[in-house]
Amino acid sequence: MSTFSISRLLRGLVLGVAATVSLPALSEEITLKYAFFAPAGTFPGKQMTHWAEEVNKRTNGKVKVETFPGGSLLGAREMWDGVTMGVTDIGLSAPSYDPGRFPLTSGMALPLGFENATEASRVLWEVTNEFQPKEFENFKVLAMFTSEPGHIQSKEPVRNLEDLANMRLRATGSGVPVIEALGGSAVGMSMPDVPQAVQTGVIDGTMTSREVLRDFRLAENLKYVTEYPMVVSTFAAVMDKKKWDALPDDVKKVLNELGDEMHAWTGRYHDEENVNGALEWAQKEQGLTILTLSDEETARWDAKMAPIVDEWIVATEAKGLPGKKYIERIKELQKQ
Ligand code: 3IO
Repeated sequence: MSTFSISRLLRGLVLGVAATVSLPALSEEITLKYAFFAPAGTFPGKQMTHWAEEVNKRTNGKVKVETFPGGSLLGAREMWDGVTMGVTDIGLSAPSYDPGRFPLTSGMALPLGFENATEASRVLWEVTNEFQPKEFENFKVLAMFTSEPGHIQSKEPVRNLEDLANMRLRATGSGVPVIEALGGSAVGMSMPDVPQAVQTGVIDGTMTSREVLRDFRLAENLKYVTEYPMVVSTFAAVMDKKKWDALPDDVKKVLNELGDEMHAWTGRYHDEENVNGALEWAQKEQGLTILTLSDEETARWDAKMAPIVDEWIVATEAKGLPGKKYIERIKELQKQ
């Protein structure tokens, strides 16, 4: 063996020992399971993949994230308990599906006039950090974002309240009172169940963000969108609090930094590429028609929506929660 290779060997040994001794945290690889109830190609799924890749990059490969999209590990409603029971380390689901479980956060899914997902996602992240709602007390919230405001997407055209009367429209839990206020008949279900419900005629349409026309192929059956933005859906990616507490500080730092970025990353992708791309595709390839309401009709719809926020405040305050302050703060943040 030449002196050269011996010195190389020694250097390798010294470096190897130094690395293991001085940086014990780095030697320990961490794998986190991350479950989501809908396909990877939908915008919350893209958000999950982006998060997983960034975590791996920013921890220099120390943290690996194994993703389970499409409900392969847990469905929408099982997600929260699945995280608590350790079926998954991280779970992404929609608080809007279950306003009873997320009473304060359900205030974000009221008709508050959000312009887009970028704005609503920023506001959601800020109010959650400020109010620290009790409903998340057993969780570490890793990321939050919203969809754009939902629109009615239907088999038959909806041009006025009369068209809507008794139409069976799917909505999230938070969307139910909105559809009912307009005189529609609301059916609550999670997004992956919608395509089949449309095909079998269980529902006549859905009130959801418009990218679902393409991402769930709904434009094959739903040929009309009514241009009246209603309520956003909220999403949260959570981890069990005790599991979070056990993570090394350097990993926590990376996840916290990334958490602060995810609302803007997801909002931009959803608003600029996802929704717009879907609308263009649906109009070009599926004969989608976008209907606008007359000013008079818009005013009628606005009037039906008006009491919803105040009713929510009264009901939420009655539960001992700061509903009034929560809405006031949302309105302040919307202006910024
Ligand atoms: C949603 C859930 C999974 C995948 C794509 C999605 N786009 C909007 C939602 C949330 C939802 O169910 C709704 O009606 O806003």
